[in-house]
Amino acid sequence: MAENTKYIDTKETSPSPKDFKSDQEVRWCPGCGNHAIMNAIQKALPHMGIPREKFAFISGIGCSSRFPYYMNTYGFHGIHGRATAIASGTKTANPDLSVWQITGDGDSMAIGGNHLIHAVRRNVDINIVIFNNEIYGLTKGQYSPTSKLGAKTKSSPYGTIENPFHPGELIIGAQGRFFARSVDTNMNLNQEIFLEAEKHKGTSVVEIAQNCVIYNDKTHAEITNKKYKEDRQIVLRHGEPMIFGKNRDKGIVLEGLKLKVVELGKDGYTEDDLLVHDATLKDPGIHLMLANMQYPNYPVAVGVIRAVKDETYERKLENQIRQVKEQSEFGCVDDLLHSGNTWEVK
Ligand SMILES: Cc1ncc(C[n+]2csc(CCOP(=O)(O)OP(=O)(O)O)c2C)c(N)n1
Ligand code: SF4
Repeated sequence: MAENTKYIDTKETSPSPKDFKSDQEVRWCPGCGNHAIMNAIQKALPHMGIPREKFAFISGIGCSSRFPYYMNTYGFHGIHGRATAIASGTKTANPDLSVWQITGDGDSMAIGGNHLIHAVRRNVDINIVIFNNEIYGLTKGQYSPTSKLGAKTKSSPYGTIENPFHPGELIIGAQGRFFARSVDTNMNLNQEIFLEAEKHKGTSVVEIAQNCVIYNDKTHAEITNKKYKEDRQIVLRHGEPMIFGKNRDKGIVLEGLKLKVVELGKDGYTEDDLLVHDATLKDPGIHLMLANMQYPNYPVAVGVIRAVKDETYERKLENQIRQVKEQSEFGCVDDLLHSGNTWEVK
């Protein structure tokens, strides 16, 4: 990487959102949620204190995976489902890069599901942003692993008969240390989350509910519609009580082994009874429950749900290589070749 530093000019040492936009024509449909997510990322990047040439955006295949073309950073448009493998390798070989994987629900959880869970388990220090439109957009509307049960699509004309994956459940179940959720139009929260994801050392997974206006319009409307969103989403912030609602009059308590929605001022509940969000709890129990909250029984949790510190894969790998080198009886490859039984072929 030291090689690249000679190309930095002073403007690039303190970039602005505009500096992160490439000169490529953005070919997403007008109104697609991808535009807002990209804007939020471009706005958040200058606040990370990382020079532009230290960012790498890696993707697989899908509408969302066209993302690296639109970024004026290093990037790699990979093959379907393999973005996680490419991102893991990029980070492991270049630990000083800030690596971002941009992926769809199909790309990451269908064909790429295996790679995704193992990167999360290993805790490679990459940031994975899942654009969840509950459909395959690029291939014109087949159902995906996150499509709702019963969803009628081009490949499920009578409705799906499969239970969908909930990304939070999958990621936390795979030993994920960082999981956050948001919706495409919430620019401010998204910027906050991207900054937290970058600060977190280890795999950060951010699920963003994204609207595909063409093949799955309004699939998230139940929770994103302006009329109801405050009553149907709860913004979780570390250290703050779990309170929500247009009138800030509802909250979450733990009753027995279950979360429960309560109304403040009713049945004797006050703000003091509410759970206070602790994103750093090692035990995944409560985080799993929060990530699994579904409308209409619960509000859907957005914000950073889980952020637990742990050693990263690449740090462990570096340590292991150093230790093995220190203890090795071989100083160079020649020593190795001339060790043990050797024969000369004449
Ligand atoms: C090996 C392989 N299988 C299938 C495809 C076809 N294909 C391209 S994109 C895609 C799904 C994309 O859906 P998603 O990841 O949800 O992204 P979106 O387009 O919705 O952003 C599929 C199945 C392919 N390109 N390569
Ligand atoms: S098909 Fe859907 S996901 Fe793809 S660019 Fe258009 S609106 Fe976006």
